[in-house]
Amino acid sequence: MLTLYFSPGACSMASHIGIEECGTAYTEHPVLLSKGEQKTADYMKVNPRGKVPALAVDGRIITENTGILTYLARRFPETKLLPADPVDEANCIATMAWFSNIVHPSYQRYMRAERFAEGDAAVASVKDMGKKTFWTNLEEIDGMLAGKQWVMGDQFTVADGYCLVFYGWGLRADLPMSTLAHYTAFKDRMLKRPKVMKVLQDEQSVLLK
Ligand SMILES: N[C@@H](CCC(=O)N[C@@H](CS)C(=O)NCC(=O)O)C(=O)O
Repeated sequence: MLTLYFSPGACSMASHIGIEECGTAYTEHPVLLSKGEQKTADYMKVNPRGKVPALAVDGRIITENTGILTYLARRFPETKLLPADPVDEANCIATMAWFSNIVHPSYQRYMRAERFAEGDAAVASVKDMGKKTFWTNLEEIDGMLAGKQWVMGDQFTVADGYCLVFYGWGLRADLPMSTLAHYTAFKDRMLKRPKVMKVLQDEQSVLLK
């Protein structure tokens, strides 16, 4: 029995797309960040860090998109959501780690600057630098996708849903996403996948506007 805890529009969309692409039965458990539900006593029992996503597997919890997506791909090997070659597999996981450790925090400094500095001037500076760094990371993703169908080349993997999250966040930050030609073509390919579309509709994603 699988239960996915997620919040619409959050980074948990990566795991949401991953689990849909596995084609397995699962229970959706929304945890609305806009209502602070990630800090309720009930959810803190699921993930004491108060973050989404979390995946319950027969009552055992996995957190972090990279952990959840690696687990799903290995549990459902027939879906081929991780490369078979060990070096390619490691690079796919490394790309997800980069998304989690570098790309996500750059957006977080823009969106939640008050968590990283004190005083109006310092907060404004962190916010400004966060937006610039996030854009630099989006440009790097655009370069990564040049000449490729998917993040790992011809094979669709669990890294692709994760990659899509930041395109939506770029739109939210009013960044000129359409100037990133490779990333935009990738986003359009993602929108043609019925399971991705189901998740975007479910989450009422900014990517559909
Ligand atoms: N590295 C983590 C990041 C998890 C994370 O920061 N999730 C955000 C949503 S994008 C969250 O739950 N924030 C709630 C909060 O900080 O209160 C992952 O990839 O799962």
